[in-house]
Amino acid sequence: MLLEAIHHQPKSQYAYAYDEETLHIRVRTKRGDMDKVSVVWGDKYDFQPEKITTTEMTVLAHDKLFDYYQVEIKPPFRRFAYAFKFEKGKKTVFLNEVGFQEDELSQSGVGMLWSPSGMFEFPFLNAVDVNKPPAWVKDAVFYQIFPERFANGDPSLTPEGAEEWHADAVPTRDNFFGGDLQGVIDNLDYLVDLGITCIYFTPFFEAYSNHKYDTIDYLKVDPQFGDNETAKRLVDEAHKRGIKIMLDAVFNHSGYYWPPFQDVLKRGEDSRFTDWFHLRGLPISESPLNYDTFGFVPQMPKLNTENPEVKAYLLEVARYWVEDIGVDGWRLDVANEVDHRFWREFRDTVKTANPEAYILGEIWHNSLAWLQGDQFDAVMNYPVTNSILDFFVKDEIDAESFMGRLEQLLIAYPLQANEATFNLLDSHDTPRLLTLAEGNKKRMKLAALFQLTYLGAPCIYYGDEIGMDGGGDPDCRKPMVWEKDRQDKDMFAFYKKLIQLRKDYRALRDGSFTFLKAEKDAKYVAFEREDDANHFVVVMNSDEKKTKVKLPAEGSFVDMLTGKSYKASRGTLVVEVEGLEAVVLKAE
Ligand code: ARE
Repeated sequence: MLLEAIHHQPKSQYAYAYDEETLHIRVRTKRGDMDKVSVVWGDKYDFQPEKITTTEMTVLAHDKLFDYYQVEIKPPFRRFAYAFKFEKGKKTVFLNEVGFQEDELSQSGVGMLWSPSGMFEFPFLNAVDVNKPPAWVKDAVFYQIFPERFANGDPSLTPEGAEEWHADAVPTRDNFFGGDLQGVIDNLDYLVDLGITCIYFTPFFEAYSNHKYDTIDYLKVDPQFGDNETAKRLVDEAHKRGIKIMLDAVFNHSGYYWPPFQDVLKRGEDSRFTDWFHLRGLPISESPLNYDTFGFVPQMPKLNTENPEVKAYLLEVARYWVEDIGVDGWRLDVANEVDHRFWREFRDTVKTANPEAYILGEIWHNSLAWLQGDQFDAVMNYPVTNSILDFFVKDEIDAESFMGRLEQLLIAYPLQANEATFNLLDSHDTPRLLTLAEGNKKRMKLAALFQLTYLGAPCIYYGDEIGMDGGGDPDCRKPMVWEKDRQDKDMFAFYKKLIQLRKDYRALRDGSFTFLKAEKDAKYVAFEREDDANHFVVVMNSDEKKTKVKLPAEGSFVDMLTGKSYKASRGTLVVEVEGLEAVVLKAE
C-alpha cells in the first residue's frame, strides 16, 4: 500500500453535497493499489460503535497514476463524521483527520483513536450552499453566435463602409459586415432545424469594436445590431421555439468610450469616477499605461468591482437583461480576474431575477474556486476541449492519456458542475475545428461525435455545422456562409443527426459514462453510457487504419449511425471500425 499516494480533503471536490440530501465522498489512491476502499461513518453527535456504518466505495475514475474512489451517502441527519478504510491482502489501514491509523479496528468496530473529534467531518448539509445548476442545461445544445457575423436582417443598420457579405469574405481586426439581431430572428428556424436549444451571444451591447468587448453602454443594444426592443423580440421569438438565450457579461473591464472612463480622461482628479477604475496615476496615460486593463489593451480599462457604485451599476445590468428582457443566462468574460465577492452578489442578483438562469464562467484553467455553489454554475470547459482536440484532431496523445485527462477533470469538480459544463471545440477566440483538423472532415466529425455523446452541454460555434473554416482571431470570425452551394450539407446532416440522437436518448446526455477501452499507445477508445432505459456502447477509431475491438458485452446492438446490427457471442462483442470512424451502438 502506498500511503503517500492517498489524498482526501474535507469540504472540497473530495467531499461535497450533490443535492439537498446526498453527499459525495471521494478519495485518491495509487492506481490498482487497493483491494477494497470504504468509508466508515456515523453521526457526529451520536458516534457510538454499534451505530457506525461501513460503506464500500467504487472507482469513479482513474488516470495513469491514481484511482479515484467515490461513494454516495445520505446521512439521516444531514451531517456526518467519517474516516476511510483501505484493505489490501491482509493489511488494513484507516485514515481519519489525525492521520493514518494502522492498528486494526477492535471487535466493536471502534478503536482507541476513533473518537468523533479525530474524524473528518461534513458538519451540516445546508440546502442553500448546494451547487445546483439549472436542470435544463443538461439537456441543452448550445450554438454560439458572434452577432456581427451571423446574418444581416436589417440593412438599414449596416455600418458605413461595411464589406460585402459572401462566402470568401475576409474578416480583419476592424472591418464590419453588418450582422444584426434581426438576422438572428430571421434564422431561428434554421437553428430549430439543426436542433439548437440555447444561443450564446458574444456581446451585443453598444461598443466601439466589431467584437463589442469594449462596452460603451451596458444597458443598450448596439445600434448596429438593433435596439432593446429587437432584443426583447429576439428573446420572445426564441422562447416560442424552445430556444433559450445567454448573453456575455463583460464586467472585468469597460470600453475606453464608456462615459465614466471618458469623464476620468477629461476631468482627471476632479472626476467623480476615479475610483471606478484601477488607476496608477493621473492624468491617464496610455503609454506608458498607468491604469489596469484587460491584458495590456488600453481600450479596456479594468473596472473596480469593489467600488459600491460600480457594483450596484453592474448588478443592475445583470438584473435588467434577465428580468426585464428575459434572457436565460450569463457567460462571464474573463471571469477569473474579477473578485469573488462581486460574483457572489452577482449570483444572488441573477438567481433572484430567475432561479433557472445559467451562470457560466469563462475560465480556461482549473475553476474549482468558483464552483462551490456560491458563484458559477459551471465553466467553459477548455481543458476538455484540448483533450478532445489532442486525441481526435491532432493525434498527439494516446487513448490512455486521453482517458486520464478526462477523468482527472471529472474528479476536479463536484459532479453537478461537470454535468452542467459547457463543452466547446472552438470559439471566436480559437481557430475553427475544421482548420485545427487541417481540413480533415473525418477528424472533425470524430471530435464532434465525442462532444455530442459526452456529459455536459455541447456548444457548436456558428458555421461549423456547414463546414466553415478559419484560423485564429480574427479569421475564425468570417461571416456565416448562407450560399447553399457553399454549405457542406453532409456536415449539417451529421450534426443534425447526432443532436437528435442526444435528444432522443437521455443516456447520451445524462447517463453514467464509463471508459471500456483506453489503452496505452492505442488510437481508439470505447466507452459506455447508460441510464435506466438505455445502454450505449460507443467505439471511436482515431487511427487512419481500420481497427478491430473486442469488448465484454452480452446481447445484440444496433449502430445508430448506419443501422447495422451486432451480436455479442460468449460474453464478447467484436466491433470493426473503419479508419477515422465511429459506431454508436445501442443495446437492443
Ligand atoms: C485583439 C486581437 C488580439 C490582440 C489583442 C490585443 O484580436 O490578437 O492580441 O486585441 O490588441 C476581445 C476580442 C479580441 C481582442 C481582445 C482585446 O474578442 O479579438 O483581441 O478583446 O482587445 C485569456 C483570458 C480570456 C480571454 C482570452 C482572449 O483569460 O478571458 O484571453 N477571452 C475573453 C473573450 C475574448 C475577448 C476578451 C476576453 C476581452 O472571450 O473574445 O477579447 O474582453 C490561454 C490562457 C487563457 C487565455 C487563452 C486565450 O489558454 O491560459 O487565460 O485567455 O490562452 O488567449
